[in-house]
Amino acid sequence: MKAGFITIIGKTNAGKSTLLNTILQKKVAIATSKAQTTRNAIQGIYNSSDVQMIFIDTPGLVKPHHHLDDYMKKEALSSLADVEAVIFLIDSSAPLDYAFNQEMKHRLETLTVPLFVVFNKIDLATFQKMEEVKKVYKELFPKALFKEICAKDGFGVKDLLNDITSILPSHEAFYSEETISNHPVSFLLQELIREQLLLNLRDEVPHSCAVKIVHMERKSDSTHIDATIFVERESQKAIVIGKKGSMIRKIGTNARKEIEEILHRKVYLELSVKVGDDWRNSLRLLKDLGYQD
Ligand SMILES: Nc1nc2c(ncn2[C@@H]2O[C@H](COP(=O)(O)OP(=O)(O)OP(=O)(O)O)[C@@H](O)[C@H]2O)c(=O)[nH]1
Ligand SMILES: [Mg+2]
Repeated sequence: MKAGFITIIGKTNAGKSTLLNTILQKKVAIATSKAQTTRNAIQGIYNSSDVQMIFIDTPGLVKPHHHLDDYMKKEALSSLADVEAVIFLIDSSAPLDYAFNQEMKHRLETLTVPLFVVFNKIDLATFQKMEEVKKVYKELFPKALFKEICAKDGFGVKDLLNDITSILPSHEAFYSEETISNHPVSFLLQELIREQLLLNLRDEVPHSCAVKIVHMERKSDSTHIDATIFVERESQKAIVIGKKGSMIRKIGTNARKEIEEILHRKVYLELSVKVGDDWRNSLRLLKDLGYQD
């Protein structure tokens, strides 16, 4: 038996959470086209007959503006310690970011474990762009292993898993076979509500939102969930609620359908909106919302 931890690190929107879900063939992390979708490190556990791979999806690396961003950056960078391999995931179709790549070179060149530089979204990049991107990263990371994938449709992912398996040490499984994530199911449910906020609200509003499940009760034929959406200001509360409650209804209906699919049962979802003054800078509220150690 082989087993080990592999972290997935990279810029926001590179496709890290999409890759995690594709590997597991299950949704354990939310993924949207909005920047800064993921806020916590999320372990997803892949099992086969002879290997257990624990992948760590991390928040995309961005310049910190709030205490929340500090937490996210710390979550991402601390995931580089105590792993057997690192995947540096790149959106091959995005413009090259010289400063970011230099920072990553600086952070990753001291790694003592194998580094996989993985070019994602190859479906979106032209041949010419791929050649340019590959040349740049091969110069930056001469000792890395290089892979090309499309996390969205799974192209190249099996091949990547085989290569990772080959470098993992012999070890007993770390988790039982039924475990798919290190987070409780309530975390995923909160995230599914937050995903709807990201999909339906614009600009800074979804980034100013946090979700907390305040009550969950399993009845014989259904599950009742009360969740609070925290915003930073009164004006955002009005946007989240929408005209005559239309926005919050849409978010609630979509999230409920997603949650029903995960729980395989009927769900009643009650959403309320609260102002948590400048919560992204409040250490107390961050802790309460699960964004502090
Ligand atoms: N065309 C294409 N789109 C992809 C691919 N992989 C991911 N995406 C899309 O890229 C967007 C970002 O994906 P995420 O998985 O949320 O990216 P992330 O790296 O987790 O982003 P953060 O959590 O913000 O750091 C989503 O709209 C995905 O559907 C791919 O291989 N091809
Ligand atoms: Mg993500």
